[in-house]
Amino acid sequence: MVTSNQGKYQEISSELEKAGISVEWKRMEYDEMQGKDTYSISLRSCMDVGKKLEGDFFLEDTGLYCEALNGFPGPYAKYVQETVGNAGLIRMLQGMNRKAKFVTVISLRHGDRIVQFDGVLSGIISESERGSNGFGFDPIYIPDGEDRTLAEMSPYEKNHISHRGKAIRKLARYVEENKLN
Ligand code: ITT
Repeated sequence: MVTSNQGKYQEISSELEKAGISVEWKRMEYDEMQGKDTYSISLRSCMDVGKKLEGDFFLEDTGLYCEALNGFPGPYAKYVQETVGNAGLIRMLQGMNRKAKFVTVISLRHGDRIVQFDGVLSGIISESERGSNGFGFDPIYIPDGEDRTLAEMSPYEKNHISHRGKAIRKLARYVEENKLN
């Protein structure tokens, strides 16, 4: 798996190991193209990284889409984390509809093919930061049907319901069905 983000790698490796699939971390930062949707950004990153790496690999792109902000930050989620952070996003949504969804798209290159697997989690942005597990927006994200933020859940509970957990289980099924392990 190619990623610069340790939190992502931990979630993904624990889920794949549960399915009996071993995974190796290629810690690498890569440029992401600008664009509106997570599917095309993930695909383009996979094609670009594929020019530099031999063999099969996968990467994933995750976006956070806030309804009241017409989808912002979407694919610019990392930029928002690095600039205004969680407190800034809470402020931006003051007095507004707080609905937001996470979208993860995994792109797997094997042989001369690229295959994509997705996962979505719907919820709201909380009014304060809560919890210390996870990473990124987890302390301000409350999934639908929950009172707790993702950062107040165990890694197991988060993976069970999350955008990334859903996408990774689709990848695991594909790996098994196609005997890629
Ligand atoms: P890559 O090297 O894999 O691209 P990244 O951290 O740049 O790592 P993304 O662009 O996909 O990853 O993520 C955008 C931002 O969203 C980034 O700041 C993450 O910390 C945050 N994020 C991604 N998945 C998250 C999750 O499950 N919970 C909370 N925040 C998340």
